[in-house]
Amino acid sequence: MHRLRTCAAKLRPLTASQTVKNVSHSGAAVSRTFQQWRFYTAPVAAEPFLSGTSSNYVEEMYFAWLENPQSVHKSWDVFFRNANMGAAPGTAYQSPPPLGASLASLSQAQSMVVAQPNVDKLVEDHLAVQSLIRAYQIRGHHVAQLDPLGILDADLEASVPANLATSSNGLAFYGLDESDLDKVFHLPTTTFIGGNETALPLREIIQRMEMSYCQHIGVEFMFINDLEQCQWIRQKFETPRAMQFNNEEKRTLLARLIRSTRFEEFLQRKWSSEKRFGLEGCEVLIPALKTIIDKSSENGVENVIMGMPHRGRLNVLANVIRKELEQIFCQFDSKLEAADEGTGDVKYHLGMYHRRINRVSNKNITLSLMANPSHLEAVDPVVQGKTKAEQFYLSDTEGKQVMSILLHGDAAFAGQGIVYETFHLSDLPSYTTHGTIHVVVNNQIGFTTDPRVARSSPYPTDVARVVNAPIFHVNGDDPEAVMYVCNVAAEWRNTFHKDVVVDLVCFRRNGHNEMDEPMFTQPLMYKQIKKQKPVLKKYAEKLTSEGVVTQQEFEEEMAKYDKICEEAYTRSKDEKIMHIKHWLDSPWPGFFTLDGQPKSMTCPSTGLTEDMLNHIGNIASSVPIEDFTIHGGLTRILKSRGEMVKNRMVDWALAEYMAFGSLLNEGIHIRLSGQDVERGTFSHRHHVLHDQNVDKKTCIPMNHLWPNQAPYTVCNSSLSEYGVLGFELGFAMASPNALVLWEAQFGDFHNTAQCIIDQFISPGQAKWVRQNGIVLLLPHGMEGMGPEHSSARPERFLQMCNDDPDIVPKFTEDFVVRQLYDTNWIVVNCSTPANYFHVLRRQILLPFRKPLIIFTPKSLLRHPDAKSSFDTMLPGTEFLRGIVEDGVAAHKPQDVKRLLLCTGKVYYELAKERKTRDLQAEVAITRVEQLSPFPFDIIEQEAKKYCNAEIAWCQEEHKNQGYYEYVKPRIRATIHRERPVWYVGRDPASAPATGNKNTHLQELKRFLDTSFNLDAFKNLGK
Ligand SMILES: Cc1ncc(C[n+]2csc(CCOP(=O)(O)OP(=O)(O)O)c2C)c(N)n1
Ligand SMILES: [Mg+2]
Repeated sequence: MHRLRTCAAKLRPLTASQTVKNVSHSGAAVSRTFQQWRFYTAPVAAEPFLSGTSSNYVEEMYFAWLENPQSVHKSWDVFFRNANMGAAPGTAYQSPPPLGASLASLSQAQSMVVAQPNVDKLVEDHLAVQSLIRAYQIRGHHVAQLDPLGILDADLEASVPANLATSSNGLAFYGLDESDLDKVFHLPTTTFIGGNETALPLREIIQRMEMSYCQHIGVEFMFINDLEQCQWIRQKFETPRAMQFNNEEKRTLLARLIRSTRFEEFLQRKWSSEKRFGLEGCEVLIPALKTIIDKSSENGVENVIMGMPHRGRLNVLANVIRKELEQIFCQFDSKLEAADEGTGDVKYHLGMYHRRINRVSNKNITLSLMANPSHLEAVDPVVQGKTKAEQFYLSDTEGKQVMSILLHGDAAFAGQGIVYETFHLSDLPSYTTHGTIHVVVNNQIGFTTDPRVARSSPYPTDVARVVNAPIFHVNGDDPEAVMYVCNVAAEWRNTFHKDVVVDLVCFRRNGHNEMDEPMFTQPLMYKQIKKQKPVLKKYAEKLTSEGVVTQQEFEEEMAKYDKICEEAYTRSKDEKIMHIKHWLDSPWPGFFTLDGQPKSMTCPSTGLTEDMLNHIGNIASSVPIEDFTIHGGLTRILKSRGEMVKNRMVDWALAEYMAFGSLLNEGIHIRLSGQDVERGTFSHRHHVLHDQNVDKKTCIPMNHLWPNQAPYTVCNSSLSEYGVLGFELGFAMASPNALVLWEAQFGDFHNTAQCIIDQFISPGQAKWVRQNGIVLLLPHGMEGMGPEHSSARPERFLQMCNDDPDIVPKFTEDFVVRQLYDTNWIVVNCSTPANYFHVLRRQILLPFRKPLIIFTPKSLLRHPDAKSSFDTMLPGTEFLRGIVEDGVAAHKPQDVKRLLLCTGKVYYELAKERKTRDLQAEVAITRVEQLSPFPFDIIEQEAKKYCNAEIAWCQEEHKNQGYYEYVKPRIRATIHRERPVWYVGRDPASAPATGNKNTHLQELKRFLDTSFNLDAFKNLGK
């Protein structure tokens, strides 16, 4: 290796100014000859024939020469021997002596290994040919015939790269000309076009390169920096006659195209004025997906999880997932009554789950298509999370059994940032799904927008290059080419377990939907589209002319499928009721009763035994493995944890430990993900210990609690909220028996994941009857840290709660749990560690799943008063939805002048101020810990108890933010609007907090003053 480095260092490529000298603006290069290079004398010595691309080739030659000097051409042998003997850079290459050279210079040249006659021309021409081969591998896709319409260039660039033979100066670019075409050249090891031949005439080389890279498939892969992977791809696309299908395969392909095409035609006939986002123009998508699934199933994949946008979705449901056709058809009947609770979704957003035998592999396979919102690409990370979870539960550590397929539109793939964020999860240890196959329905339009104004990259797929995914562009009107690349994509995923992209270049026969007029905006494109023969017709003609099928067989196959559709249509008319639950993408077998109901409407106590608390506490304050050196500061932290355990107390971090540890013992997998969660942004958690002496040696004490405990996953995530929250949401979908938590670095950062919150978490169950128990930990609190980092925007979450502010529910026996069951999500702001502990445990002990939003504290993590005793965590204890006043005021409630209601950390500021002012008897403070669903019963009880008191809501957030708008009508409804609900807090503001520390403190002082000024609301009226 050292020798190679030395040699390779000498083989430094020329700098840009030293290489191609004149490249005109049109992109055509002015040819340069090897003559120019030969007489070039570099001030800094370098080998003159080396350019950036040829240096790789020379390296390969060098490797081959090292192994066996006979294996390379004599000229190379001479060159490497000279270089290895220490020839100065630029001199190892031997040009023949010029006429009339002096004897002295001749003898000097002869002292080196003497070159063969004509060797220089041979070397030059070979290098030129190797460069030409490489040029095709790198740039062939730019001239591949990818657009079925023949009017657009898939890379948005009409010119031919100057270094391809097809460019006007192609051969001259390399110093070659027509006379070289019949000369035979040795083929480098980096091409497979020769098959069994090691040398070919240049004419044949060019023809084979054109066949491999410039027909209906354009392969983008040369940016991949792994030689083995590049060789693998070259072999797939260059090997002569690689792309061949037998008659059986061709017939299957035709049958699939028939289904795809006739399905859309059937829908069009029956419901001509319904939106369905048809697949016309990309009918080949169905056989493409089926090929990927067949091949993957053959390779051992048992579970495929798919995410896709609107285009062709119904067709995929019908012909790939194999949803019963009548179930699809009845979605077009608007009069069907919904049988399930929830508000449902339009038909082209629904998901599906189906297990069946794959006919090609004869193996069982489960296919699911995830329900998704209209928001394009938002489902991508959700699919990945679900896939990861399925792999995790099957211990499929390499992704051999479970895989994901993501479909994309061309405009969305290029435009939506979440695509990039999802790609960046693809190779991270706790997020990888070991390779996703991406299929782009590249119809070269996005609604009415032309690609030339929709993206700045040549292809819509360029985003995939960041993870070194190969990209196979293919003309959608060549079904066999499509099948071929889909097979290769599936094999790639199976071989390397990395992402790959299939770019189906196609067109959109109709408008954006079936009601839309495309001629307004794309007149010329659509004139061409009108002339375009359907791909089914073209392929059927091809197969009949090849004698693979007869016209009659073809027509019979079509009639057969039409009949299937007609019969299903008739059956669909019998359906009177629509069950959204038939469209579930993630069933949870065993979790509900057979009718999909929770098994009970109760929640057991979330407390733990003293022994359990002690055991977890002791592990949390120790290093449970030998020979492990932790940081001195951490030793102190663990020691103080140990002290707390001895004193039967917990702080925030220890309470979390207790909740997690106990659930692990109950077989519940826990996954905590987010930025810097392992240590905790505020350095309070320390779930992963790092050996101070050994690199990458870590210890997760949480995984050392019990021998048969469930595993604990804690993972620092990439710096993406949208991607990671989506991922965790998907993870939480796979099983109800896991506690999946996503923590924002600061609560306000959740807004870059707003789409996941608005589109999935809040309305998910209503739209798709699918429950989800994800937990969001959102650090929140006004600590004078400025407008950012202060507010997790509770008002936004509360505004999306579905409980009625004006109706006080009946306080039945199961009121508390039923209220949770009826809500779309649970929003809490705990003020004590014990309550945080209970709410985490309740999340799993409930007989159903709801998203849980927790505003978590920052300063309370270390606040001396924010500690809880073991007594509040023992069996029989539970989560307190409200923590009612239990001090002096509670003993003589009729004397209390003011009932202050609040939530979260402001309680500690209020309590301190009350004490300072000695107003414990006059002011009662009750904390609302569960904001939604609202604890009407507790508020009613408190209002009655303090019957002579003014009621005020106190919050540290600005008036138009925080909780006031949410709690006010609910408190008013509870007290029958008999008393006003006064506001104490900061004035309305557009920013969440001031950037000035002093202003912050003044504001705090002002609202504390108002809180305890018992005359503050006098004479203000109701
Ligand atoms: C995030 C988001 N923004 C805008 C839209 C509105 N919209 C729906 S389809 C569409 C065009 C999509 O084009 P493309 O991704 O190429 O898919 P195609 O419809 O061509 O298959 C747009 C802009 C959306 N659904 N989601
Ligand atoms: Mg499009």
